[in-house]
Amino acid sequence: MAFFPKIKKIKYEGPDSKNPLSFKWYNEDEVVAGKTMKEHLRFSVVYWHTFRNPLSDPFGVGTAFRPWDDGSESVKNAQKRVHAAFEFIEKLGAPYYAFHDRDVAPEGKSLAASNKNLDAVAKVLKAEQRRTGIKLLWGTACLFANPRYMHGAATSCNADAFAYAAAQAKKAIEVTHQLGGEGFVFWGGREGYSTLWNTDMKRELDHLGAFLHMAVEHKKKIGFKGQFYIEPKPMEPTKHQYDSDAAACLNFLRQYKLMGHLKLNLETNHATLAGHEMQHELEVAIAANALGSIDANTGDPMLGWDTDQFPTSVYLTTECMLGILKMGGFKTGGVNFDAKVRRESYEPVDLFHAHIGGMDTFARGLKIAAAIRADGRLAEFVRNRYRSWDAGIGKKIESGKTSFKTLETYMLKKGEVTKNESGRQEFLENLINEFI
Ligand code: XLS
Ligand code: NI
Ligand code: NI
Repeated sequence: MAFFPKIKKIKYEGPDSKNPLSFKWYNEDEVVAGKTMKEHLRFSVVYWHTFRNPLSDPFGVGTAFRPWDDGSESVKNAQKRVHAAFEFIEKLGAPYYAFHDRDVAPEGKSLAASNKNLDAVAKVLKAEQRRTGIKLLWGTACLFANPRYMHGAATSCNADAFAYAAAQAKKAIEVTHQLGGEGFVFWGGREGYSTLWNTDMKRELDHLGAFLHMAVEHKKKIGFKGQFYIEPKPMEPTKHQYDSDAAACLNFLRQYKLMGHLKLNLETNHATLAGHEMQHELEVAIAANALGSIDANTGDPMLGWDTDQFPTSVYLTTECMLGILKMGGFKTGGVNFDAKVRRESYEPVDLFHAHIGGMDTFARGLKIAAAIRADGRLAEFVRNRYRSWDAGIGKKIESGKTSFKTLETYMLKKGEVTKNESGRQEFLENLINEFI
């Protein structure tokens, strides 16, 4: 059965093509810096936005027109939706997808019923994965939508909510494992607070630490080899989320001795909300050897919320790919489009336009980043900027052979700091633009 009857497999036609349903830059088999684009980018389609988002906003109901979906919360509808999803992903040519448990299957009247629903849909997911070769980049548990999680899940004041969340995460990890998922994400959801007047922050953080340790323990128990990730976001829906930004997540992981067990899944619009550039978040994660995957999207600078738009800025994707190439490429992670079409873009074909645009923009970013690296001038500039640390006093300091006393002696003898050199910001910005 064809759910997108008018759309054929999206092909690479090159930058001169005027066909909107073709790739202008993403040529999956083209080799860039030693790997194919497909291997570098590991594109992933998200189930929640692409197949479940009704495109509502705080001022109006959903507008999405999805003719394959009868709008019911039945298992049958959920199973049918899987076929539409896989036809879409297959026609698009993305190798991966990602989901929350409750995106793919409806919540039942009890935990047992929900688990049963999930199993029933997972069976169809598995069959479709086999048929198409599309793989699961990561799974996750929706621990924020149901009213039981109104105060949070792992950080709820209600211990029963914590227990329910643990049971739900357990099942979601198991299903992810059965589907050969390459990772599992913990995004804070409602793990944060709306007011400190009613919050015991220390206790909530301790609970979150305990929750993740139990997840790690269960992962080992069932032999799940996928990567665990934590996804930073500073606010929304709470006013303060505990997993605020990359640095806060790393601090949390270190404090609770979880560093070896989780890497970061960084989302562009979350970086923006945290008052950082994505480039900043990437650098923080890479420096800690903790970058795992990215949720590729972008915000609207005129709107202060998580608008989850598809990335269209080549400048942004160049920054992302410079970071990814610098860390040696994705291992288990990928470019996961945690992005949705606008409320006005309500037709099925808009889903194609959105993803094609995101994929082409990332393909360009990859090629530009690879060219900047091959050129070498940028890296050479940075290397040279720190040359005072390669020999003499700098080398001594770096190797831990100095003290305040010996540095005082050094400076008393030398008298003044060697003349500083320009940071050449504008020169470097022009250099980057040479490649864009
Ligand atoms: C929400 C998050 C969410 C996670 C998965 O803002 O981005 O979609 O990626 O739970
Ligand atoms: Ni996300
Ligand atoms: Ni988000």
